[in-house]
Amino acid sequence: MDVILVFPHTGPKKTIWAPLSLLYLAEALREDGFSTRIIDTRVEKDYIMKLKNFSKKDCIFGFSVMAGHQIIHAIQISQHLKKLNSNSKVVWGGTFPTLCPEACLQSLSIDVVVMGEGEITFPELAHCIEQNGSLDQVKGIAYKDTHIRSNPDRPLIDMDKLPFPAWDLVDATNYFRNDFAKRILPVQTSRGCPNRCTFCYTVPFSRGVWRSHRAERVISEIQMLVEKYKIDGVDFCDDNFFVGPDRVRKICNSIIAENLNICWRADCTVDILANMNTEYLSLLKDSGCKSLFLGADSASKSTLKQLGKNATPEQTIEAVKRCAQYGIIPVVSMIIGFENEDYETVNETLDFVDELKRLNPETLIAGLKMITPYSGTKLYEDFRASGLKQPEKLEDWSRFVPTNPSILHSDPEFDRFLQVLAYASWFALGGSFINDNVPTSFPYSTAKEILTLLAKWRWKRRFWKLPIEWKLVILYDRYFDSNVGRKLSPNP
Ligand code: B12
Ligand code: SF4
Repeated sequence: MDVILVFPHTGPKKTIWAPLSLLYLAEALREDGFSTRIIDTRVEKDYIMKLKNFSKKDCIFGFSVMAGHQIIHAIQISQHLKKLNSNSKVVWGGTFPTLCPEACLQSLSIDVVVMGEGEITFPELAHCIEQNGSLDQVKGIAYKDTHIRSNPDRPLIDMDKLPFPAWDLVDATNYFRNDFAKRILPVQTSRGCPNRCTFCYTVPFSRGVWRSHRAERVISEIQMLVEKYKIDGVDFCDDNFFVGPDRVRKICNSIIAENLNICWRADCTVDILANMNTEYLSLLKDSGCKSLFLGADSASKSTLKQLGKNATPEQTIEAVKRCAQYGIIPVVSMIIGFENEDYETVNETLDFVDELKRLNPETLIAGLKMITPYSGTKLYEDFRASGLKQPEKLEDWSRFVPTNPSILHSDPEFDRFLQVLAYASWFALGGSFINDNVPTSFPYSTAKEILTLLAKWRWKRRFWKLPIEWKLVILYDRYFDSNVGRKLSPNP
């Protein structure tokens, strides 16, 4: 039976990130003897025709889905495929289905959800479907027969047993990012995080366990990408790259010793960065570290404590100062919209951000993100207890993103202000991120220039009234969702 892996649209963005989840899965399926293809709807203009052709025989379609736009597009294609051939099996996996399996399985077009890492579960599930076996034996899945069933979790994978992602199944040049280097591709070197931040998906997804590839294996993967695709930049897309400092040191030393000539970026916590010594920071810099993403999250000690963060605002300040000393660009992420938030606390966050920019003008702000209680997290349980309404339909989860207020405050005007801030902050302070996300062609380029100017002006004056431009952006975002599936005819 063929297994077709589908990557649905991620929204109106210019830069397309490699579908690493599917590359890992494709290699695992191939090793298990399955014929497999990757259909990335963001790059394959004729994906509807391709899917139609695959549907002529019974196959398994595997969708990778994260929160946001992707849910809408994944629903649209899943429904379409079921109409083309009701014997096809539709399987959803990824961060969103893992944390919300019941919501997914309420949709008639989704047969099975794979929860957590898919490299062992999916081939086993595919064999089971092919042989008409009983799904109750497959660990790590949820499915429906008379009602929704959830099987026991699968143990976490020993990452060093995983083969390299199947880059040969896609045209890697579609995924080069051009930011701190010209030809950047992602490499995942570890999964999970030992911390327990109340809002973070990784706590339920990886059960609080951090595991990694050995440094030698990381270096071989980078070497392969350098030789085959001539990359000059690596995006370490781990949850927390810096957990084992000895491993990080080994990776950095080998990048230098093997003359790999690459630049790189990774996520780092502010407490780890604030405590790095000069020798460690110099090694990061010498091995090509160009930028670090810092989940600073709040300017308030008590909010950080409530969020379960092992960090303080002072450490954020120390971290951006250290980045300035070593020429590393800090990309700082902040959260707004907490339950007890008011204009005053938001303004404190804005002042804190200005202070970070003053201390290190290279600092980029990866948006002021609205607190988003993803299902499965402690934050979600806390919010449910204090009255958060759970989305009723699967589609409604697509609005559960950091640009939408998920908790409504007593003053609707305040929620509108937060939403405008969540959008405008990217343009006012996001720098290269905006180039990454907005297409360079007319009229997007002109719209970007105007929005950036207005956002900077609003930020400087703290003037958030009459946000007509952001209302248009929000409408465009919604229009994208309805338009992306328009080509999928309801009666194929
Ligand atoms: C790169 C990235 C992006 C890229 C896009 C990724 C891409 N390929 O195009 C961009 C920048 C566009 C992006 C955007 C967003 N992202 Co993002 N992103 C990531 C990041 C950093 C890496 C993803 C990755 O490649 N991981 C590596 C692969 C191997 O892991 P994986 O995807 O989990 O896949 C494994 C399993 O999930 C499973 N699996 C996955 N797919 C499938 C499919 C099948 C069929 C099966 C069986 C199994 C399976 O098996 C895989 C191998 O084990 C993750 C954090 C992380 N470290 O994973 C966040 C993350 C996925 N993003 C997240 C979010 C919230 C967003 C946004 C909503 C943020 C926003 N500002 O709006 C948007 C949503 C975009 C949209 N959907 O419309 C959250 C998801 C939370 C959730 N509950 O879904 C994460 C976890 C970050 C976080 N810490 O909160 N993101
Ligand atoms: S430190 Fe970062 S990755 Fe780790 S649990 Fe907290 S938010 Fe998640």
